Amino acid sequence: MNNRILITGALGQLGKFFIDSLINQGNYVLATDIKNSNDLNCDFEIFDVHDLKKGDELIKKYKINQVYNFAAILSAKGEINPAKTWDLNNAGFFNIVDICLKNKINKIFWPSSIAVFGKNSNLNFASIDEPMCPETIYGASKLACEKAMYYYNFKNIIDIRSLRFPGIVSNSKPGGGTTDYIVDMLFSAAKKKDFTCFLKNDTVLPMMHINDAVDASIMLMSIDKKNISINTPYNISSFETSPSKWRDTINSLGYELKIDYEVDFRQDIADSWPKKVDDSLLRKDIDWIPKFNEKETALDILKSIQL
Ligand code: AKB
Repeated sequence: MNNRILITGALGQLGKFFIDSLINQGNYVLATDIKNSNDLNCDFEIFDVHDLKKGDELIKKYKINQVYNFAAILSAKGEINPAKTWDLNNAGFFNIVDICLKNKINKIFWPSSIAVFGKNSNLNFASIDEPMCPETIYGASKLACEKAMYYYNFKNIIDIRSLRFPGIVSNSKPGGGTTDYIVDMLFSAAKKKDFTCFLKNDTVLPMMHINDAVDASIMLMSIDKKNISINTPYNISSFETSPSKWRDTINSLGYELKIDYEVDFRQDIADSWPKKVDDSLLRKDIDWIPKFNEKETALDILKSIQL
């Protein structure tokens, strides 16, 4: 593909998987985050998305032509400091757009989330354009940026592509999300430790394997714009599960994971999110289907967890 890609928030749950896949497909990647890291397989620079001057310098220095903008505070952590979350998530979106426009970069990937939905949406099967009244500041910030994304695409100012990610399952511990249990439970199983879950046993949410999320995102970024039929993010998901179903899936692979429940404020967040989303338009527009179902996801990630 030979693009020169800058990734913000590269030390979060998504970064390293996107970096590896983008590099394997022939791209140059510059990873950035607010703290240092030597663990990544590519060039790295400290970059806070508030710093327009530094962003501009990096884009010029590394001759960047695409940005994957992952810097964000997630749903549960966001509730602790709403003003900071609103500021980082929205400033991050708008500053990256500004820096790209200034440098004539015309393509950005920016993930949205199932957090944009709310109890006024059809949570049993959320379509792309449900009524949306998110109940978290994270969801509100994602929805605000979705509206701005619509504006920029509709006016042909810049090409922003986006997926509403569900819970992502990987071997990298997430931080501050409502879907984090899905990964934490795998680590407990691998360590043969009991797990205390912060969501009720029957709380169903959509989920997907990180590789499916990465593949779909890169496919979306690669296809001709004429195939993209909407100016907003697409829904995406692979399977639906709950804490008790996920435990059963893990145990069907030979583990003996035991869980108990200490439900906290994240239950209210999960209750305002869809159990299932309609991602048929994405599947049609980019000709994508997930490679991993629930059991294959658990098996694959468990195999890759290094203790
Ligand atoms: C979270 O739980 O906050 C995220 C998300 C679904 O956006 N994983």
